[in-house]
Amino acid sequence: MTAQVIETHPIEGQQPGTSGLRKKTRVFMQTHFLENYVQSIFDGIGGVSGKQLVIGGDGRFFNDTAIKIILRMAAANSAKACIVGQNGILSTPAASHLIRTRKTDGGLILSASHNPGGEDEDFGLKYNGPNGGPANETTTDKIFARTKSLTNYRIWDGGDVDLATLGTTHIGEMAVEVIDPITDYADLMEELFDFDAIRALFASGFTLRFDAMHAVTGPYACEVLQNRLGAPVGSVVNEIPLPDFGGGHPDPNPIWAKDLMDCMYGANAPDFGAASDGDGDRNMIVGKSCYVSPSDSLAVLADLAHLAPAYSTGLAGVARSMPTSAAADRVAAAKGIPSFETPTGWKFFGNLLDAGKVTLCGEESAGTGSNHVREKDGLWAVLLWLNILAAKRMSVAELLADHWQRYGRNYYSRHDYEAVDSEAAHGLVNDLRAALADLPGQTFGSLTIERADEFAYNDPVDGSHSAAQGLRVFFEGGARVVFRLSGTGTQGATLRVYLEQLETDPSKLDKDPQDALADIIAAADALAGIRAKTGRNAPDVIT
Ligand code: VG1
Ligand code: CO
Repeated sequence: MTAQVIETHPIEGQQPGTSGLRKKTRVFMQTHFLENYVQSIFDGIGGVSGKQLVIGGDGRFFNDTAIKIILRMAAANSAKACIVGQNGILSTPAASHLIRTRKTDGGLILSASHNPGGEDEDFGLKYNGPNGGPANETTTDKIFARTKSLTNYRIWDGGDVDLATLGTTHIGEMAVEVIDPITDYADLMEELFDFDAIRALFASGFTLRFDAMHAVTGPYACEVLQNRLGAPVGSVVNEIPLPDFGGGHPDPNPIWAKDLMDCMYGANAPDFGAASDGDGDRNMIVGKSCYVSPSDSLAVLADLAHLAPAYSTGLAGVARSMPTSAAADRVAAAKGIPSFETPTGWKFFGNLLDAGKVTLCGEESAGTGSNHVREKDGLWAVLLWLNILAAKRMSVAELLADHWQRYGRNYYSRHDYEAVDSEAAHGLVNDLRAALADLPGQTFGSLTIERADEFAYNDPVDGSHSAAQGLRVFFEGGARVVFRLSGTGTQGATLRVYLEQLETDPSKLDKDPQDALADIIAAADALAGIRAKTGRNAPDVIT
């Protein structure tokens, strides 16, 4: 058995998006496709000779096959060791934690996150650096550049590893250590939060339903919530990870987690509901008849995180992605701590976290996290909520109402138009970009545009510049609409329209967001021509 050098040729379209490379699974399964991309990652990060890597994924179809190929390639590229989750499983936050605790040179995470899984669905792969966070744009640019010049890749001939058995084996000189993917992560959660208080909350009769959506978080949630915190068995549902997520769409929002929503809005609803996504980095929080928007969740957590031991001395700062509502900024301002606005995608939070400028980060897409790892973390967010509820002994609805009374409410919604004709979607964005300069002063119904621009980001830590991160239109009185094309889809283009309006009148905090935002929704269509240009009458998904 030896390292083979296999001739190949560059494959088009291997450009990483918001979170690694995502394609249809069958595309990843095409001859050389995965191998080319893996070799490009290795070359793009300066080779893996003598290095240690963490490897794991969310268990979707092709996960284990791909991991075995990656291991053979790492061995042929002279890596020193690979640490792999048992059966190829590692949630994204657990992988981030492992990279950090084991001080490896980074890791490869196999996931298409919230995208459905299966032979005819989606697959994905991303590289995280030694800090445990998604590679920055400089690195992903190098990886992409390499995909365009690659002429061969290296792979070990033979070297099949048993991923089910814990312990260390070898492929050639390279050690392959198969580890229990749960324990280290569960231990970390126990360090961060007041498990005694949460245990007492459950012991007092507080009820929970955690929907793992047949994705990777099931085993983690069973261990932490049921085994360690005493929530009754059965509190975690859909807890067995399946290669096709049971045919579902592992996106924790009211549309795709409808079962949970029905339960939480029905008779005899539990006190607290939560769901997570394919790779375990996102969360949905819902109380009895009370959905918490991710932007509000970030704001509540920023306000009350000090109730958990890990954050008892307060937060250094808070960061949110640009399309996320400004609710967290209002908390930061009140507390006198800095707030940062970054482009969409967790890779932009890494520098701020590493530099100690922020403690908490979040996105409107249901990603929330802190400096405990360098990824967003679904179960962590659930535990912080539980820790806060255990300390406050209020319901989710009471907590949210109290928050809005104190800070005002940033009414918020995201409208997604999925699998739109790519040319039409890019046309819409290009037309709007060209019109931005003329928008100020224009009126749409009762709304007047104050300013409009295309968001660009200058990283305050390394000075890097990221252009073209979404079109923003601000109205007089504090309303805002943002237009952006998704960077995680695999079919056509997905247009995301983010809508926001601040309300501080205490008597107007209980509206349905779609009603509260009706004028902005109409203005968004009028100024971008959404219906006319996409041919769609309504969004596919409203969150
Ligand atoms: C989406 C979300 C973004 C998130 C990204 C990866 O990106 O909007 O907030 O960071 O997914 O999350 P896009 O480009 O489709 O809008 V995950 O949980 O898919 O790794
Ligand atoms: Co995810």
